[in-house]
Amino acid sequence: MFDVNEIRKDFPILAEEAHAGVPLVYLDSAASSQKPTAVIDAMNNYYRRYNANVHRGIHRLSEDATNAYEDARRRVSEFIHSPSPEQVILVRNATEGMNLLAYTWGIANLRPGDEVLTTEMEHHANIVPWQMICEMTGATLRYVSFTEDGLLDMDALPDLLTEKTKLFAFTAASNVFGTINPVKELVAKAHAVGALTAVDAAQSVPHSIVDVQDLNCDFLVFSSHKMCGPTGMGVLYGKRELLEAMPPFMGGGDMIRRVSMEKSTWNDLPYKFEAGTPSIAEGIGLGAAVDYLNQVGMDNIHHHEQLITRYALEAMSEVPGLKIMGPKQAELRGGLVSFTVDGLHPHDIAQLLDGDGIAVRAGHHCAMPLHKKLGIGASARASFYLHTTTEEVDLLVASLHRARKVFRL
Ligand code: 7TS
Repeated sequence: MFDVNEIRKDFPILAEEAHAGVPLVYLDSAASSQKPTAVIDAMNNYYRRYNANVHRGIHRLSEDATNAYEDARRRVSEFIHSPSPEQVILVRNATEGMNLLAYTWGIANLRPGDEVLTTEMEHHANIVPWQMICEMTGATLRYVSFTEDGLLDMDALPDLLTEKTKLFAFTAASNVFGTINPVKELVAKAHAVGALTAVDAAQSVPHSIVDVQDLNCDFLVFSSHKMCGPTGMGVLYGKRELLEAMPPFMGGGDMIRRVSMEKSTWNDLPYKFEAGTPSIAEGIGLGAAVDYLNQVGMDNIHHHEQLITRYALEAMSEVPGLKIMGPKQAELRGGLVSFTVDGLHPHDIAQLLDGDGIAVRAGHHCAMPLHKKLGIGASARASFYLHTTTEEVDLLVASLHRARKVFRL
C-alpha cells in the first residue's frame, strides 16, 4: 500500500525547517529531487567500508567497489528494460549524455544538407549541443512547435520529419509544460523516414515506467539527481550496433584496449565511452535509488503524482490572475505545474513563497526558446514527487493568496 506519510519518513530532509519555526515544503523536485536514507547510506557505506578505485585493483576493496558499481549499472539497465548493461553508459548527467551523442554520433554522421529535428519545448540540454554540432558539420537544426495547450504540434510533423532528417531529438516530458509526449509514436514516425531518435527522459524516468525496448528509441538520456539519486551521475542508453559504430568521446584510462606511442584501440562497451575514474559513490547511489523506486513501485509513484497534479490544477486555478501553462488535462501531464500570476513577477512569487517555507523554481527553467515563443521572460513552477501531499498544495495556494495581498492585487 502506498502511504505518503510513510514515504515522507524515508526522506530526512523533509523533517527540516526552511526557516526557524517554518516547516519545509519542497516543491522543486523537477530541478533536483530529495534523497532517501537508503541512497545516503549506500554512498556513506562505500566511503566508510570499501572505498577504492574500480576496474583496476585486485585487492579486496577494489573488487568490492567494482562489484557494487557494476551491480548498480545492471539495476539501472533492468530499470529501463535495456537488453544489456553494456548499453548503459554512465555519464555525469542528462546534459553530458546528450553532448556525448552530439560529439560522437553527430560529428561522425552529420553532413551539410542533413537535418536534426528537435522541438520548441526542449530544455537547453537538448538544443544547445545540436546547435553546436550543426554549426560544426553544416547540418541544419529544425524545431517542431507546440500548440496553445503546450502539446507538440503533430500536424506540423509531416513537413519537418523528412528523409533529410537524420536524428529526431525530443523530450519525453516537458520540464515547463509538464506535457507527456507520445514517445513511441514519435519514434515510429522518425523511423518511417529513416531518422534515428534521441529521447530526453530527464523528466520521465524518475516518474513512470520507461521501457527502451518497447519505445524502440535509439538513444535515451536521464539524470540520477532527479530520481532520488545523487548529482554527478547520469545515463546514456543506446542501441548496441549504434554505440559500437560510434567513435569514443573522451580519451584516457579505462576506455582503451591497447595504447602504443603511435595509436590506441578502444575498449568494449560500455567502457569505450567511460574515460577516467568514474563517479563511483554516485553510481552506487543511483543503484540504491533504483532499488528504492522499485520498492515503492513506479506505478504507485505515477498514480500518486497524477492525484497531486489533478488536485493542484484545481486548487491553483482559484487564485485570481493565475495562469497555468501546459495541457488542461492532468492525464496528459507529469507532476509539475508552471504558472504566472498577473501583476507579480515570478521571482517575487518564489521569494514570497520562500518566506512561507515553500521551495518553487522561478525563471526560464533552461527553456528560453519556449518562454520567448510565449512572449514571457519567466514563469514560476511547482513540481511534485512521491512525497508531496495535498496539504502542501494547500499551503502553496494559501501562500499565493498572501503574495497577491503583499502586492495589493
Ligand atoms: N532535460 C530536461 C527535460 C530537464 O528538465 C533537465 C533539467 C535536463 C534535461 C538537464 O538535466 P541535467 O541533470 O543534465 O542538468 N531540468 C531542470 C529544471 O527543470 N530545473 O532545473 C533543472
